[in-house]
Amino acid sequence: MTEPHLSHVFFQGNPDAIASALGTENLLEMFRQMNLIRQFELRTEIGYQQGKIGGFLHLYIGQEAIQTAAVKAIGLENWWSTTYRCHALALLLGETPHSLFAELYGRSTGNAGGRGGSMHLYSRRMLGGFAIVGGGIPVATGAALSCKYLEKKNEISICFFGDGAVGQGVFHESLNIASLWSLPCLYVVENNKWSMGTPLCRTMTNHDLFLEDAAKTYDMRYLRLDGMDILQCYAGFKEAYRHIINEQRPMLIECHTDRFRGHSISDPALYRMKEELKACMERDPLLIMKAYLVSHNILSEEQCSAVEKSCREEIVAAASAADADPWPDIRELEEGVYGPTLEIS
Ligand SMILES: Cc1ncc(C[n+]2csc(CCOP(=O)(O)OP(=O)(O)O)c2C)c(N)n1
Repeated sequence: MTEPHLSHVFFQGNPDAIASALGTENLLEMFRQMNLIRQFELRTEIGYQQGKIGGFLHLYIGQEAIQTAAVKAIGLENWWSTTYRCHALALLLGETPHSLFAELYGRSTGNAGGRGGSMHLYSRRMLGGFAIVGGGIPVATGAALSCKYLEKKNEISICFFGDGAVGQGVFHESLNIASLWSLPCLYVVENNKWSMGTPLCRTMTNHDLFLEDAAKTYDMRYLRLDGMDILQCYAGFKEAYRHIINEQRPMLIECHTDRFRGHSISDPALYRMKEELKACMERDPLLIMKAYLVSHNILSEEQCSAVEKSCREEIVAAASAADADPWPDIRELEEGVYGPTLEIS
């Protein structure tokens, strides 16, 4: 099937001005974070093939620039939520690779005590990992309402979801109420053009302009970002944060991106043309950032490779440590679960 076409009129800042506002330390941190996420995801594929991970596994490979830029631009001390493709956000919000691997491996030391697995990661400021498509949108809207109600004027709620969620009533109801009540909520559509094996043109009417029109309908500002370019994403999220805080209004961002793997690990993505996927992968966000850093003498090729190597080593060590962790105790099976108590001996 051919890739759905989308226009490429993006919000555009001057890359050198964006990089200089960020400063070398932040640029290096973001490059490392993207590499850490990539290595984490690559390692989970191995863990799955080894039978160490049960249940679903959805990878963020190809989309790393978006959440890395958003967390850097907006800051941890806000309310964050995302979909089942949630490993990256948990890492960015400070969860350790060890606790996330332990969760994926079902160990008691895991991020959710080994009970949630890949789709249900949390953090102090991360409301989920939502497995229900669109499930995070009203929750994030509620978090924005709490910011307003408690008069936390520097806090906002940020909600990531896929293009497959925007045909749902909950998307429209949430944007409508957020606009009516002037809630500080940032809705971020990570438009990777596919909902499982269904292309965008079969899920979204007038898909090129649908989200821009939705923002107009709900009277909120809209930005379209190149989700493969971390500098442009950073500038877009910074602008969104400024707007939401200053105006106390919700906002909608659409990031055009690509997932380089199937929908989940069990999807070989045979519905995509090899040549088109290859063309997408030429715009790998890690390669785009690396090219910028090298061409501006911020890092050499060798230093970039050293970052990748050190991230790989950190991830391999975390995965091995998690693999040696204890399983949850059977006597705790019912903790945190609603329902009648079972007798377990
Ligand atoms: C309400 C609901 N309907 C259907 C599903 C099954 N489902 C899981 S992921 C998915 C596709 C979602 O695609 P998209 O929102 O574009 O996000 P992406 O996976 O591309 O990041 C579907 C239909 C679900 N989890 N929840």
